[in-house]
Amino acid sequence: MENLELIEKIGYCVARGKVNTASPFPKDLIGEEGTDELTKKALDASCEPELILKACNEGMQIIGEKFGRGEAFVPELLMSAKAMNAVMAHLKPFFKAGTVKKKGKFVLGTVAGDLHDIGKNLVSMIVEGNGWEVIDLGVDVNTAKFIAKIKENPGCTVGLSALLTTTMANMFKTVEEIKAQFPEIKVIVGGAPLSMDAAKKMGADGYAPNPQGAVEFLNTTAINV
Ligand code: B1M
Repeated sequence: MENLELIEKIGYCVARGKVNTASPFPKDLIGEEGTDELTKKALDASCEPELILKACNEGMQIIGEKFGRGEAFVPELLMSAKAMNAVMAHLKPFFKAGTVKKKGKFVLGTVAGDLHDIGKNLVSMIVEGNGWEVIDLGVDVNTAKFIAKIKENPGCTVGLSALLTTTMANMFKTVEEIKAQFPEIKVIVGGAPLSMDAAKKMGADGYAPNPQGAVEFLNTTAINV
């Protein structure tokens, strides 16, 4: 298989939720290779990790749109997430090849009520690969947990991720509370429903549409560089 074809197939398998050869899902792809084997092949053939990631994001977009139209359901979303995580396991070493001395601490989490973590995990990997120590609090992180971690890590920068318009409201509350208790702490927000406008309204210091934007924010704005 040509490199381009391999990359396209990985994106297709993300959209279809095909994880590996052993996976019985989806039925029409039983016995075929999934994201696990294809990503390994692609990396062995020197495909660019960034191009593989781009194809995966496109795959996620496809399944997301299908879900939006009522043509796919939560189990399918979960299988796509699993397929994407299999890719990320292979890509991790490429994005994590960072420096030894850390530039500072980045406390990161998906806000309360929100279980989406693929984008947040990518931000974590890429920020870490760019020399920051990431303290990843996971998903469904309430304000009290963020506050407790900030107390343990004075001078850290905080990153909040949200994928649902409903949980963006929780983000507002979390940013407000962080800023009330620690006005000097810099807060950056991200995730599909966010924008610079929303970030400003909630009193955050920055917004990034992608992991690279978060790195730029940290390198230029964080107080502990
Ligand atoms: Co959900 N889901 N989901 N889902 N899901 C969306 C987000 C949705 C847009 C699908 C749709 O309707 N078309 C929709 C939200 C609608 C809205 O509110 N506007 C939706 C819904 C409705 C739901 C449920 C409510 C469905 C239900 O149960 N009825 C439910 C909610 C559960 C909950 O959180 N409480 C739900 C559940 C799930 C799964 C668990 C099945 C699964 C998540 C699995 C997981 O994450 N482990 C899932 C998935 C996979 C999706 C889609 C298909 C893909 C999300 C994704 O991983 N994208 C999504 C549709 C879509 O996005 N097209 C959808 C790939 C990822 C790399 O991109 O996360 O955007 P993203 O991250 C990007 C940037 O946003 C940015 O960088 C990342 C890399 O470029 N970024 C940051 C993210 N965080 C950042 C932080 C930063 C900076 C940048 O700084 C701090």
